[in-house]
Amino acid sequence: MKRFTSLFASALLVCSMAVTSAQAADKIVVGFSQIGAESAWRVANTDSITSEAKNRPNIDLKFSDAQQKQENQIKALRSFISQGVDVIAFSPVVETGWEPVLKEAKRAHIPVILTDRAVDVQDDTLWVTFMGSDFVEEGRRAGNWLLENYGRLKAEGKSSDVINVVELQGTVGSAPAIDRKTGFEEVVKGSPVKIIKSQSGDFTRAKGKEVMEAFLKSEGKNIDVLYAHNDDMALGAIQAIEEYGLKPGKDIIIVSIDAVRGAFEAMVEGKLNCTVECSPLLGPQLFDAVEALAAGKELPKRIVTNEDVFPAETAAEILPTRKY
Ligand code: GYE
Repeated sequence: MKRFTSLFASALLVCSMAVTSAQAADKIVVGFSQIGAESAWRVANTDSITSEAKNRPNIDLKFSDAQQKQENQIKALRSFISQGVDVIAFSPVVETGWEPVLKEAKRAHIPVILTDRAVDVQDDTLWVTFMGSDFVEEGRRAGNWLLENYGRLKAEGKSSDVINVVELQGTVGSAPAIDRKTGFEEVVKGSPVKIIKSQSGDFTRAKGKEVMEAFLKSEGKNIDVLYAHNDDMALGAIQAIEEYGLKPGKDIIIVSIDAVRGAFEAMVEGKLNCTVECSPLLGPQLFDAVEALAAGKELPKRIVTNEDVFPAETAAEILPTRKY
């Protein structure tokens, strides 16, 4: 398809699409830059995007995997610009450092859709819409669940004047790591909950395990709760806790985020106490937005995903219905 000359040159585009049969047969070319494959969430997100693209005969998806590196994402975006794709979509690994390449896309009149993670740029006309979860709210939900349930789960024999939390943060500088920390801290402020250690486990199972080992080494049985910014890190940490000789889900209460299948399995086994949902199934929404753009429609600046909180008591019932 002839590239959109401007985001808002819509009426013209709709007319030309309707009357020109040669163009109507053309596909909408979408360049998508994915972060990598760091977690089960990310794998499900990639699957949602690539399989949805296959379902839509009018979409030609150019998919690029950045293997966790911002520089690779910038290279991919530049390559999409030089190929003259119709729309660029990407999930930015970190929030900052995107101005130059986004300006290049704007100069080339290629609309940019942010999926999953936000960018921190002054000029918000550099992107058309941001679709994904409200990460601050997810952090709040994790904190609220803890405040409401800690007493029931682990108060016996222990003074609840202070609840010692260790925090496994996501990738340094990423929107979900920044926002999930903010949301959690906001709701536990002034409560007995104290974050005694906080470090990045880069959203991976291996790093989650490694950092939890270090937490256990320095804090040991002092740790009451683990708050992990994603399930993969929590699952890695569960292994570390077991190897240390404590019972995850009992000696150490664990709340994490994503609600991937592995988290439900761990909850059924009693090793994880709660997961806050963050849906990776963004493919249909993404291509709806791409098609709306191609049809000259204006998109809302923010498209938020609907999500839930799943305590361990619901795990056995919900597990068979999980799609990721
Ligand atoms: O929570 C984590 C993934 O950006 C919401 O990235 C996403 C996060 C998700 O690696 O598992």
